[in-house]
Amino acid sequence: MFDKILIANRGEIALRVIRACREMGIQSVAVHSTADSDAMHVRMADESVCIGPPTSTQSYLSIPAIISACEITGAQAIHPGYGFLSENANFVQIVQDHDLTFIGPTADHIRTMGDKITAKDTMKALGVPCVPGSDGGVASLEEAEKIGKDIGYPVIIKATAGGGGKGMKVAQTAKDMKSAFQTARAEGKSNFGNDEVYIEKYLTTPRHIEIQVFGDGKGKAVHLGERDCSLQRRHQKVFEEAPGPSITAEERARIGKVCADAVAKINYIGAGTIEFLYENGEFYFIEMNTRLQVEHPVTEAIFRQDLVREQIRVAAGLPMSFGQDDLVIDGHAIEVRINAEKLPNFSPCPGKITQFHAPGGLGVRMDSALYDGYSIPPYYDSLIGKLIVHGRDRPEALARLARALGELIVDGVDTTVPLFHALLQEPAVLSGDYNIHWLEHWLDENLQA
Ligand code: MV4
Repeated sequence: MFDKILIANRGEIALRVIRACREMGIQSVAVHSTADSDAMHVRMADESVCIGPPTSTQSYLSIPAIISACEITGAQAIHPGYGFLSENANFVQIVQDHDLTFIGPTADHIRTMGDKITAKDTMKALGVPCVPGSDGGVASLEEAEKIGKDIGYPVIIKATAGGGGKGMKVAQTAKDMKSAFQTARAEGKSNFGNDEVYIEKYLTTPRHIEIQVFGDGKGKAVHLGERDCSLQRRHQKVFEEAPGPSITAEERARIGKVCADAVAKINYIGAGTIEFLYENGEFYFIEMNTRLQVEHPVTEAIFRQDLVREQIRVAAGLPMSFGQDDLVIDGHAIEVRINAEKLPNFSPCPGKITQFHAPGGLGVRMDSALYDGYSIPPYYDSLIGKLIVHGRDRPEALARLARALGELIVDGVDTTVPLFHALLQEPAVLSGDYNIHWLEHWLDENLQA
């Protein structure tokens, strides 16, 4: 096992990793920008290294600075958290070239899943059900029009390098194909330097269901059920739950096994998430994320497992501490993302926290790097905390969420907390009857002035 791990991240996820290290008797090294000298992750780690100025590209994304921090402190492994360098195959290669261990998948797996066409080809070959569409990339408008005719409209054109909704265009009818195809290509080129696109049947009212998988890198893998992350705004998740309110035990076992078998077959190591659109009782693969996700705590809650501890174990070459038969769902968990943002436009709201009080009690977990008097810097994303509640069933989790939100105090900046109080009054949220478009429609009707 490692003696010392460097955490190449900040905020609540850095704390999450430091906590796992401490429980495992591993020393932790925080890295930070000059804007984060007073950040909680720096205080909580055993050691810290300043790696550069506020701008992410010069600090949290600076590969030389992070490798140097490992060399200075003698850290043997790097946990990337989420975002930043967590899905950068080039970084993984450099880490290995310095005889350090990347706590996460191989550079190859990250590269494969980072290219959406290659990811889909790979998953299809492994028996994972995919959205019907083009067989690989589509190079010309003529070809695109033929595919549109074959699979029927509406279709969606996606950049293979896309992400976060960029480089994605819907063509409702054949008349829209030309501009959708050209716009998706142009966005792929300008955002990612890659104009390759592919085409899928456009699903109009799906849910976003993602399966958590975990592999040992040696041909063994399990699934930890699904999360329903359909409540999103502009491709940012705001409310996530597990299990999915629309998924039966039979469906979970079936799609879960397909996913676990697929990642076992490629010797996948560590945590991964296989994203699906779910409509009319069918799962359609869209993407795979090769990192620990923001919303992992809802899965940890219902399975009573520590996914970060498990990531560290397999990265050190140890076996996984659980098998599929050990993974039995206990109750229901919900996470809400607390962002420092001003409603109704969700504009970032950095500033000084004059008072912070985290809720507690049975079934409540608050992952946050806030403290009284902390100043949220303006340079990074606006996530300032995650409130995760766990109950014996969904109604209990919802009641606990309302109770915990009532206890939470974040003074000094605007937050998304009022949104959650309002959502907990909505019949669709209370019944779990929502899809990927529900929140945007609700916001249009209820919040926008
Ligand atoms: C789709 C889709 C409908 N049909 N693909 C959005 C981001 C990217 N990860 C995939 N996305 C979508 N792909 C087909 N064939 C609808 C979306 C989509 C979406 C997906 C998940 C959660 C929220 C979403 C919001 C808008 C569009």
